[in-house]
Amino acid sequence: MTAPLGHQGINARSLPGLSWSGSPYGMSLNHKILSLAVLMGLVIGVLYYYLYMHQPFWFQCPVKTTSDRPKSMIRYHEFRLVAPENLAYKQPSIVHGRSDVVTVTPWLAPIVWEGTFQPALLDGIFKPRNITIAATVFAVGKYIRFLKDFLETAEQHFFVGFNVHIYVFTDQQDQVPYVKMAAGRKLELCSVPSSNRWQEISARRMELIQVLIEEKLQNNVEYIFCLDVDSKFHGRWGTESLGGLVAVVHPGYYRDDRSRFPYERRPQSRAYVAPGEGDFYYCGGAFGGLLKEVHQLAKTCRTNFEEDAKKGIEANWQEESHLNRYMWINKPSKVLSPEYLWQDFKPRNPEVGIIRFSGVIKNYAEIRPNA
Ligand code: UD2
Repeated sequence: MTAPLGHQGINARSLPGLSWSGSPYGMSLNHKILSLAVLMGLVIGVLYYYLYMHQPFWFQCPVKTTSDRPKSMIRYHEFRLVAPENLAYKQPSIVHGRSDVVTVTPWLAPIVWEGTFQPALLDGIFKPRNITIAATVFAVGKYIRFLKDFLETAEQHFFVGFNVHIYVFTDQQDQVPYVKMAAGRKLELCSVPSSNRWQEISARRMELIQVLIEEKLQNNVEYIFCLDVDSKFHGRWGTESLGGLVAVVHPGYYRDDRSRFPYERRPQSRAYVAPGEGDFYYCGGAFGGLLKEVHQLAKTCRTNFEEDAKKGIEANWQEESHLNRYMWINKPSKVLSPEYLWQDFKPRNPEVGIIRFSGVIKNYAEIRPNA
């Protein structure tokens, strides 16, 4: 009697292809084990290659190329806070501290205000690392007149006791004032063409910062800050400001509702921030962080600025608008309070215990090349 279809005695032994003892391809058990091993080897090889190329965080390739090494050094710089032994400082508390200001963002980045950090402790952590901090400053056209005060006050307050390299971008190298700098600190001049549009001078900074990082700073510097020249330092600006991506909250808007922030509001622009979006309004006049992070920021803002230009759009506040868009998506890992960029024409608010850096009063009509 013929078994009904589907019940024809199907078992491993009756099907030649699944037989343990014989094979339709004439393979012995040993051959099959060998083929399986080769196949598994291939799969593991392909998987390893894929992981090597994509490097997810949990997969650390044991062999690093030379160009990978600085990255791991950078990670060390940011996350390992090794304090020197026997350093005496005031006992910290988690119940007493500043209560008049917010000191942490909703994404848990510190907001730096006077009274939230201990300078000696932070300097003690960073000093043994022998880090170098770069600063860029642009002094084009009549803005060269601000450079002397900027440089002199930086000597008194900006990362005092640390290696500092200041890069001055100017169209008038012969007008750069001589300022005596302490050991470990130096000034370098970079040529930039003049422009008859202030908007272009301000906005092109992103491109020049990107190129500076790529061509000069990669192996010499750990952190960078990009600052406006028409400003002076009045108080300490130091290691408390170091972080991955660092933004400064603009002094003009920090008490306002976000609907009043002067973000770029045209959806056609790559700097667009929609109504109801945006955390804070950040300054274009001061930002910084680890070299790699600032490079990414500068490159992105430059590309977006150029894409806008192709469509005939210039964002409301040039590179400041693009920076604000960038920081909305890429949250800064440290936020500096408006102590780090005040404006001289603005009376000091009570929560601002100290003004560290502030924009001077200037006559725009007189110093800018165009209205
Ligand atoms: C704000 C920002 C500035 C920038 C600008 C929008 C602050 C305190 N300032 O300031 O960073 O985002 O809006 O574009 O957040 N410069 C020259 N020569 C010139 C014109 C400008 O060197 O003829 C340089 C100089 O370094 C100056 C900077 O560009 O500090 C910004 O220009 P600004 O100070 O005229 O811009 P402002 O006051 O509108």
